[in-house]
Amino acid sequence: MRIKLINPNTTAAMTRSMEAAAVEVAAPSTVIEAVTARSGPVSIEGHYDEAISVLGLIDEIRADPDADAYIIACFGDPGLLAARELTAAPVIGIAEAAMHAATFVSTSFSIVTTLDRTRIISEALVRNYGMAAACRRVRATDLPVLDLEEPSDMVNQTVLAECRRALAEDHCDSIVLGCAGMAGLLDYLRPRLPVPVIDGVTVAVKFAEALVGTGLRTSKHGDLAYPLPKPYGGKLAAYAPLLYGGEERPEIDAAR
Ligand code: 2AL
Repeated sequence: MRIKLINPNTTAAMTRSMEAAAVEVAAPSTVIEAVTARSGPVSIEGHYDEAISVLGLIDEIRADPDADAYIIACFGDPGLLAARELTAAPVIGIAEAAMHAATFVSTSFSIVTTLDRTRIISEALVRNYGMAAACRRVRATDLPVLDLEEPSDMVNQTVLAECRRALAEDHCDSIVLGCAGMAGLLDYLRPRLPVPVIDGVTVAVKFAEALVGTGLRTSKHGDLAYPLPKPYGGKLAAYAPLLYGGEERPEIDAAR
């Protein structure tokens, strides 16, 4: 199966580190195709970054409508439901995947994320995903996303210290890493923490394999049906839902 791992920010180095983490856990027969959004913010650290990043994400899905599953590799899960409208293949957001994984291996988790201003985005996701009872707290390290791309003792120790504070103060029994760029920290953190440490990129790969392997696809009945065809105005005319992967291709999904 072919899983398209989309980094919705435009930093290719970050895509490469997520790709390495994804390939490490993928089944031998799974092909991970990691791509970087061609337009959008270099990092997603707020509501505006997130809103604008969705177009670059959608470009990648429309450019490749035949993947078996898609992963949105940013912890805000930007454009998750829009992406699910666009394709019948499963689309997995790493935040949703990580929170679900946490509840399979623990009864409570805290999220350790990047800048303090992104905390509210994670808190909203916790509520939307029905995870409020399990999520003890969302904690920020105040590390900018792109600092995670420069492996350093400072970055490692800052994230580790926040995870330790979570265990001591929140009484959680697992840790969810709140940024796609933290996938590379798993090997450092896991031996140093006495609880499961969950990274969304790697669990999203395994959930994607599970959904594809069991023949589960996104429902096209109800609100995840393909977007209603209609013209869009102005500079966003090319995003009109009449165009699917660059042209009308309802047969792609009808044939599956
Ligand atoms: C992220 C992420 O995963 N990628 C990105 O650019 N921003 N999330 C975050 N909480 O900072």
